[in-house]
Amino acid sequence: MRTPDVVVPARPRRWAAAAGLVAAAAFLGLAEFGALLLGGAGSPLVAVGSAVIDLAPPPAKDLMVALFGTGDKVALFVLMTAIVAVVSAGAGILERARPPFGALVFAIGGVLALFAVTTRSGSGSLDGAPTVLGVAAAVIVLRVLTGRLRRWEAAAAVPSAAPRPASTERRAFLVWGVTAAGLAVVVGTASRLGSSAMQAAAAARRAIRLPRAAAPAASVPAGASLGVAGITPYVTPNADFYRIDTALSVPSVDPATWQLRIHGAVDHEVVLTWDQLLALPLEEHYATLSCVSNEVGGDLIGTARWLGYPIRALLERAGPHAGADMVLSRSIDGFTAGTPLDVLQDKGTAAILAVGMNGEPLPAQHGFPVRMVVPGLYGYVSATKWVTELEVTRFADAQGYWTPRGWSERGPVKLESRVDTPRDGSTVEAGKQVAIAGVAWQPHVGVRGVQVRIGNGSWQDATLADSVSADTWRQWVFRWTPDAGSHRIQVRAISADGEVQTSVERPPAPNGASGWHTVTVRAS
Ligand SMILES: Nc1nc2c(c(=O)[nH]1)N[C@H]1C(S)=C(S)[C@@H](COP(=O)(O)O)O[C@H]1N2
Ligand SMILES: [Mo]
Repeated sequence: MRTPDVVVPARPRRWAAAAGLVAAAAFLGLAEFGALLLGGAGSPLVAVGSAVIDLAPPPAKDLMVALFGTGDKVALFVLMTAIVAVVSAGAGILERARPPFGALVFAIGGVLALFAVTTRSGSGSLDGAPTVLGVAAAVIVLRVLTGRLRRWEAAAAVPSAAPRPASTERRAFLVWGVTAAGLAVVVGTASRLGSSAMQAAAAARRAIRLPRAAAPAASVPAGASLGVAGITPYVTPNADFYRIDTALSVPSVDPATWQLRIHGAVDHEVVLTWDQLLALPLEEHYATLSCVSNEVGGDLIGTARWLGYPIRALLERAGPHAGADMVLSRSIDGFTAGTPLDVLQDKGTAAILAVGMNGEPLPAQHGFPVRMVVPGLYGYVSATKWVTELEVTRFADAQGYWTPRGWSERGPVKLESRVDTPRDGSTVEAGKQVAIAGVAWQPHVGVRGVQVRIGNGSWQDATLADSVSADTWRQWVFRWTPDAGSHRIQVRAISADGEVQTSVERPPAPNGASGWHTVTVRAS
């Protein structure tokens, strides 16, 4: 038999203080998780620490350094933790005695943290989100736990009036408290470690000086750009380059520990480190990369100057076995792409293991430190980011990530064209010349013509910009003077092989959208 004193909360204020501490842990845990999703940005822990360092009067700083030496930052965190612990314990006690004032203490703390986060130099527009998430978690945990504590106290005080015995209420309080605390600590710690790793990778990226290309790309001729307002630029700036991947949080890969392993059906396994890769004679190529999910008229496509080493040469070292017909590339996060071996071995295809994008190391979200780029194939079968493995195999034996999910095993890019300007649904001036312009592409094949049709008129040749390489898109323009009224504009491309872009409309799945991009404008 249990004695009543076991189930009476001996010192309820202590339990309330503990609830406050768990709420604080929930705040930090969830805020750190939010910061991880933002790529390591917006951590209130880091922001408040930095704000304290910035705001501390010099004598206080000197004292910290004098007392703790180079351990001053650790000491600061210990001090901050102690303050947070005391305040949150107090908030717990307050919440039990006078709800919702304890929760209000957390809200006020959250506003202060929010101020620290959003006023940090270089803070982004979403940086406050982790703090808001953290405060919400803290308030919920505090309210739930103090509610549980109150039920426990009530059940112990007047057992006859309680729906459940005090021992049950006590267990419920403890289970909730321990679960919340455990989750907060695990999620928070894992997230903080993840964010630190991301920031370490970002620092490593900033420190990198890429070597010059042994074979640089010729500079883009002025004639590659038509200079029409509203047309897509020939080279897509890194910040505007579309991003598509399955990574919930961007993988952070330290180049110092990065390796590429070429294995499978090969004579010799090859392992390549970052330093070894950079020491090779690198080549530069302009190439247009597009996503199989791009709709007709969509913007999941971009062109960059890629710096890297031909995959062909690495495969030569490994010596693929006869009968192999596919290379399954694997990313550090498990994503895979199945690329035809013959495409990667072809001398005329600039399939590269890329380290640079438009003169910079690859941005983290575009695959830092190393990715693949294969002109002519959609990204899902060729452009593995954060690549760490090339397995030589057969289509009969292995599948890339998207193949069992309803996408074709092979993904050559379809001949396509797009009207960039005027925009669909826009109004132009009647009787005044308008530049209809856009881009057309079939990477690796090239584009030799573009035609435009107004309404049900005949197809008329557009003027093409200079071609830089068959691997990239080409700008085009068609000058037209509209009559008043509504007009349908359509575009189609003609490839260097003489193929005329099909009118057959297909959705992106399973192997790329097709059809003529059509926009309607009103002239008045
Ligand atoms: N590791 C990894 N690499 C990946 C993907 C991915 O999900 N994970 N997606 C692929 C797809 S579908 C495309 S279209 C391109 C997009 O590259 P980008 O984000 O640099 O534009 O990356 C490819 N490489
Ligand atoms: Mo894609």
